[in-house]
Amino acid sequence: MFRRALLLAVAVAAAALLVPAALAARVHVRVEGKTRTIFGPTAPLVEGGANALSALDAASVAGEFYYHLTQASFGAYVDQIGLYPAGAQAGWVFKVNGASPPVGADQVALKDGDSVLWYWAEFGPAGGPPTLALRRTTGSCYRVLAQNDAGVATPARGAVLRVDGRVRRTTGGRGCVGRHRGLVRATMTGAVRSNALP
Ligand code: B12
Repeated sequence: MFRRALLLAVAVAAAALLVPAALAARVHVRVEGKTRTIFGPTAPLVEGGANALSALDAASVAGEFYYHLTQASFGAYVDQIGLYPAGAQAGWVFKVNGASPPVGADQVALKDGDSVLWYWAEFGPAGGPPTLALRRTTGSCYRVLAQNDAGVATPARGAVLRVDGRVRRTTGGRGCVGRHRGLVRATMTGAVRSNALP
């Protein structure tokens, strides 16, 4: 009996040691504000993203930006990031790997390599804005995808590519920018700006 209890105690202690390591996921984080990027245009890896809320917290420490958490009737709610507080039908929402989870950020467990995007969004009858994802195809050519809340990606028709102060139109969400030095990004009216790529 004593031996069994001892084995159990050892197993519990070992599990306690393992849990923090398992929870400390390294995840990509980007925070897109109302008018500009607040954190991580290239979505850098951040340590400590056990869930989508702690990923925001870890990014806020790495990027020294403000956010505010409040306790709403049914859970933790981020009611401000940076300068702008939520209000009416606008505020801060998040996606994990391109899709918008239907629960609070502290309820969404993350694993190594996941991508978390927090962004400012205004909701209308048609829902929230699509988010843009930029992919490099060949050379200095890129593809821009628009992702809806379900994470479904379609070509971002009407998106433009921006680099070094230049703007290039895309056709069917595809375009080339030629030689460039800075990071390339995509924007589109009514959509959340994309990640940045070399
Ligand atoms: C408006 C709204 C929003 C607005 C809030 C703007 C604002 N003024 O703050 C915006 C668009 C920002 C929003 C965001 C989100 N929302 Co919302 N939202 C609503 C909606 C349509 C109405 C809420 C409301 O105004 N109630 C009336 C007021 C008087 O009551 P209240 O308790 O004070 O309302 C506040 C809280 O509800 C809070 N809030 C809004 N969304 C969420 C989500 C969570 C998880 C929490 C804890 C609090 C919270 O903001 C309200 C206004 O201050 C409800 C659906 C519904 N019909 O209830 C969904 C709803 C509450 N949201 C939901 C979700 C999932 C989210 C997001 C997590 C989505 C995401 N993936 O990012 C985010 C929250 C992330 C974060 N910031 O922490 C779910 C919650 C489900 C659940 N059981 O957890 C709901 C029920 C919609 C649904 N059916 O899926 N939301």
